[in-house]
Amino acid sequence: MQDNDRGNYTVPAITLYPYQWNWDSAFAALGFSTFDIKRAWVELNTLFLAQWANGMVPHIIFHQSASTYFPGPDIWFTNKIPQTSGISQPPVAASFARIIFEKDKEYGFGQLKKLFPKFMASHRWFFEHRNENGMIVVNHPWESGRDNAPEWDEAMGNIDISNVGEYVRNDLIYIDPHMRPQQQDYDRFMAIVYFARNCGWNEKEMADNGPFRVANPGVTFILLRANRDLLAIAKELGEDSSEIEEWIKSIEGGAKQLWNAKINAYDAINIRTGNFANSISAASFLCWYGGIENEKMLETFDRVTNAVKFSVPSHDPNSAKFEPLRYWRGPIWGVVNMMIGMGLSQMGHNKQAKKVHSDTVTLISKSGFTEYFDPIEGNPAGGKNFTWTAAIWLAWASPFATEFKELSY
Ligand code: 9WN
Repeated sequence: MQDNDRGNYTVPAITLYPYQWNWDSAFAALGFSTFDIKRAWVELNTLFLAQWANGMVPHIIFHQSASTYFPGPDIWFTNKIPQTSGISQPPVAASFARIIFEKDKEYGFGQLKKLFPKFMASHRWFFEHRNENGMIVVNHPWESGRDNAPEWDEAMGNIDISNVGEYVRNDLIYIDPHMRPQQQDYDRFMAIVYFARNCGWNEKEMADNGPFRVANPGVTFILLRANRDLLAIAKELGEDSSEIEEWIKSIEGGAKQLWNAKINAYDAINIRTGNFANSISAASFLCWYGGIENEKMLETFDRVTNAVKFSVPSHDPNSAKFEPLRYWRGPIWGVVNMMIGMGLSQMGHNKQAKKVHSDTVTLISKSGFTEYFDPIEGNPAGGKNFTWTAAIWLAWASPFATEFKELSY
């Protein structure tokens, strides 16, 4: 983490990801809070300095120029200072700010007071622009943080790529292509960026006519959790919480609609067609993190985790689409494990919580702070020396992470 620290923000990994990423930074803040509480708040403050006037917290902030990542600021062309991308990422910040605050309330009070209206504006933006009847949607797979998950396949298949043209992917220079999204995915990632750029990042146009709009368990449960934490923060600060309470009710209703009885799991829905993705991903298991109990999900969890040596695979190992090394189509991500593990233990599912925790410890001990892990062999995959893998080690996985508090809702 210290190698990746740029003073007031942290890059996810040198060379591969040379800018500030939204949810990576929130995990970094949590990691910093185990040894430098002030630095933790600096990380969150830098992230929210880039918040747009409409409340959106961008998914990448291009603080300095770097040639090793594509697509850079000239492609996004959002006209902001600092330069940013034009989409968001899963809103974990309020949840982690609450944990950091609990560690040092005296120092944290003023920090939280400053950030509270920014968290409110960000969550309000999700309600205004990423909400379909309480289900939270993404307008781009990158907004989910799980770029090439099979959940997006149907919606991605319907995207016109005739205007995409030539471009060079830098990720393939640094990482084995078998571990990265395929070219067909990248062409579609770019087609969505160009559509949004061409309409001047107009939210209404993107919601009504954008090429991609998919409701999904990942962002829905993460925002639900973040609202519960924001509610606790509002009470702590003596702020009005009525709007947050409405948001919670609304997403609880939305989450129910994501239940797909056919696969016994929470699932994504393509808003353009109304179809379920019929995909069980690690994000389906974030229901407990979101404060939602579901016994059937526990059965699915046991089945999925029994199918591989290490947990939690990002996609169902019994599915034909499972690929143990290809990014979000199979590998294990430490950050997702932390959220699943927190949710399981908060809901009292101790056996499952312990498994997620001990597998994460084994994986990191064996394979280091790698970007993600192969669920079959436990081997390292993707980039090396990753900030967020180190951060969850410090805050949750390591035997020294005893200060990690399990907060109630
Ligand atoms: C696009 C930085 C980010 C993570 C995402 C992960 C990956 C970027 C990419 O890296 O996405 O945002 O270029 O592959 O999918 O979750 O925030 O670590």
